[in-house]
Amino acid sequence: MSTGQQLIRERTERTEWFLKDRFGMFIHWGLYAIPARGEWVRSTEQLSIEDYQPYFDEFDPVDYDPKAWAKAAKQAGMKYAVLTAKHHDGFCLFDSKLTEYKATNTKAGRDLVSEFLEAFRAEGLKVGLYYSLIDWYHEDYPAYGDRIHPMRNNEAFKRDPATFDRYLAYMHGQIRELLTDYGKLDVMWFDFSYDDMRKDKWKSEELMEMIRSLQPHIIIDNRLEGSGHQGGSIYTDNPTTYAGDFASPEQIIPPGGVKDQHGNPIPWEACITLNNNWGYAAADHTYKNAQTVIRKLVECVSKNGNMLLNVGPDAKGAIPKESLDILQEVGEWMSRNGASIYGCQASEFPKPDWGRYTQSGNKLYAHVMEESIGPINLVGLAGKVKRARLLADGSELFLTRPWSAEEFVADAFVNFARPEHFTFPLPDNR
Ligand code: JFZ
Repeated sequence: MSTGQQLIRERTERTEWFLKDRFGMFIHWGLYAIPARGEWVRSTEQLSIEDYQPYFDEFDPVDYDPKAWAKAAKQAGMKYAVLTAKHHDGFCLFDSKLTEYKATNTKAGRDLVSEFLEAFRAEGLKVGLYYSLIDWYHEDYPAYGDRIHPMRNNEAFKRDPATFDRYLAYMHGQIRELLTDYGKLDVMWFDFSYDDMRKDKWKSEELMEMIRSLQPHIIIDNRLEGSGHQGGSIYTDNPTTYAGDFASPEQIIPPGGVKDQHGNPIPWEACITLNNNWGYAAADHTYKNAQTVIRKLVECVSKNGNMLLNVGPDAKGAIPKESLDILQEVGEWMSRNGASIYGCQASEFPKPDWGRYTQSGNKLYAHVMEESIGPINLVGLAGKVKRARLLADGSELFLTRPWSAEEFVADAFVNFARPEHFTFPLPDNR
C-alpha cells in the first residue's frame, strides 16, 4: 500500500464516529465578547495591544456555566463541540504555562477550557478545541502591534526566520499542552493558513508527528494546509500528513458535497453561524430561524457532510437567548427526527423536486420541504418502497400508484399534508 493510501485509510478509520454524529456545536468565546463586535474586532478596527488591554483587565465571566452550554448542545441533538482555546487575538482560555495572556490571569482566575471539557464529556458529547495558528498578540508572530491584518498588510508579514521559529516553538508548545494536560480530545480545529503558509510553514510535518504520537485518534480539520472549501491536498491520492481528516467549508454548503479528485466523497463539515458573526456581536440580530437551520443540516447530511453550528457566548459567559431559543427548537425536531440525521448519508436516489433524501442502509428518509398541491412523487421508486411512515410519530402514509402512465413519469406517490419528514424502508433486493 502506498503512503497516500495508508493515510487515506487511517483518515477513514478515524472519522467513522464523526460521519455518524453529523451535528456539532462551535463556540467562539474570548475577550472580544466584551467589545461585542465580532472576534476580528482587533483587526478590523486596528486596535493596538494597549487599546485591547482593558478587555483583558475587565474579563469576568460570572455567568460561565459550561454545564448549561453542554445541556443546550445535547438538547439540540449535537454530538460534539469545539471551543476556541485560543483565537487570533492570542488570548488563551486555558492555563498555558507559555504565556501570561490567559484566563487564569483575569478575574476568571481559572482554566476555562478544562471546565468546558469536563462539562461536555459529562453529557456524553465528544470534545474538540479550536486553536488559532494566527496570533496577533505574540511578539514573534509577524503581525505584531497595530498592523495585524494578515491579508491586507502583506509587507508587515515578511517573516524573519529566527523570530518566526520562536513563535512556532510557542505554538507547538501550546498544542502539546492541550494534547497532554486535558485528557482525550476528539477534534483539533486549526485556523488558518494563507499565502505560502500552506506549504509546511507551520512546521506541520513535525507538528503532526507530535499530535499523532500524543493523541492518535484525534481528527483535525484541513486548515493547517488548506483553508475553506477546496483547500489543500485532502482532495488527492497523495495527501500530506497535515492535509487533515476533514474539509472545512465555511458559511457555505458545497453544491455537490465535497469530493476527492476521483469524485469519491471525503469527510467534510460546514461551519455555520447562527447570526452573521462567530464571536458575540450585541447588535447583530440577523438570526436564522430553526427551520432554516434544520434544512441546512439535512442538506449537509444529504451531501455526506456534517454541520458545526456556532454560538458566541457573551462577555459574562452566557449563550445569547436568541441562540438558545433556536437550539431548543432544533432539538425538538431532532428528538423526533434524529434517525434521519445520525448515521445517515447521501441517498443512492437523486434529489427529488420537493425536498431532499437522506439514507441509512435500507431506510430512505424523505425530507419534504415544499408545500405541495397533492401527493409527492417518488420518481424511480416504483416497486422499491415497502411502506411509508411519518418519522415523527410512526403513522402510516398511503403509497399510491399513478393512475395513468402517460400522465406521470413518476411511478409512486405518497400523500402528505405539509412539509414533513418521512421514512421509507426499502427491500434488500432493490
Ligand atoms: C476563520 C476565522 O478568521 C474566523 O474568525 C472564524 O474563527 C472562522 C471559523 O474561521 O475565518 C476564515 C478562515 C478561512 C476561510 C474563511 C474564513 N477560508 O479560507 O475560506
